[in-house]
Amino acid sequence: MRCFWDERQRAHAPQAEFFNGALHPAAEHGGRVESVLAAIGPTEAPGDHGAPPLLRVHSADYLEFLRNAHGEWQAAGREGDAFPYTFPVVRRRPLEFDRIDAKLGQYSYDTSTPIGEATWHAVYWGAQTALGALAAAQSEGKAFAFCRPPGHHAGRDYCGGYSYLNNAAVAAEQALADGARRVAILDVDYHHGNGTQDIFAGREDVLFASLHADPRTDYPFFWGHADENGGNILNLPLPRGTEFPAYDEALACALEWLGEGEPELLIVSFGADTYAGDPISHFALQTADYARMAERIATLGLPALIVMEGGYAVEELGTNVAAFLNGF
Ligand code: OKP
Ligand code: ZN
Repeated sequence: MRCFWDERQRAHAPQAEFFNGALHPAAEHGGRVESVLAAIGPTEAPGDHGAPPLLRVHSADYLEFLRNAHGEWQAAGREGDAFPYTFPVVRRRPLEFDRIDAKLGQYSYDTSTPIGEATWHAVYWGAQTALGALAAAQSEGKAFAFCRPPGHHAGRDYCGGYSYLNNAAVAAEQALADGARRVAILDVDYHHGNGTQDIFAGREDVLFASLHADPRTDYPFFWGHADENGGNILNLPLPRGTEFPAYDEALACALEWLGEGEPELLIVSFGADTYAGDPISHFALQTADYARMAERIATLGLPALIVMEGGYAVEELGTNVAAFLNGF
């Protein structure tokens, strides 16, 4: 399978993330890159499709914010990565601010998603990587976009969950613009893809199915519950400790549901953080399970774009990704 990767994605190098009352070393770090590249073999760099495909998903003011945030942070006299600390939970509305701290809260929902000097540059090329791989999937039936950092938590105008641009959503909108009548997104990352769900909820031309840890116990808490299901959304939350047999059963349900909608393209938001050894997650999949998972997904018989999301057991990450790709 052709694999796409852009070296410029390395430049995003968050130092820390804040949770449980303390700063911790960032789980989404550059070591993930070495692990995956060593396992998947040669990669191709994408071309530059420019900003229009990003603007089909994200608002212009959000993209402007992402581009400028770290510069404004520095201009305010701050050091290191930019972090928000106040969030407009009660009434989120389009107020216009000059102060960077207000903007950071306006355009994000957590403290896991620091913006560094090179973040914009890196995530821009991450989205281009998804677009490059999409073109290969359209012409050859399948392709892998090694996007890093992940994207499925990013909404139209917010970042969160290590995600800044929603790579899977950008690819889905591009596929529709290229003429696909309906696109299916299957999200198999450990965490619910809240950004993708928010972007596409209520749409006729995009189906979103997600298997993930029950948000009662796991991040992102406020999305991904089964009572959000209806129309084009199917959430299948699973308990901590889930092993492959139960996972596979839920996967079969998701695929059946997606197939009924007769999509023309499948986009898989693939996270390897369902792995038993993942340091921030609590499912119990084994390396060999990724091949079985991919084989089952491939039975849908659709052209498929696989987009990288999470996976933080750095040592085994590459092997798990390669197992999935080979299974396909
Ligand atoms: C991104 B992706 C750690 C706190 C978790 C953010 C998790 C983001 C996951 N206990 N904070 O879906 O892999
Ligand atoms: Zn995840």
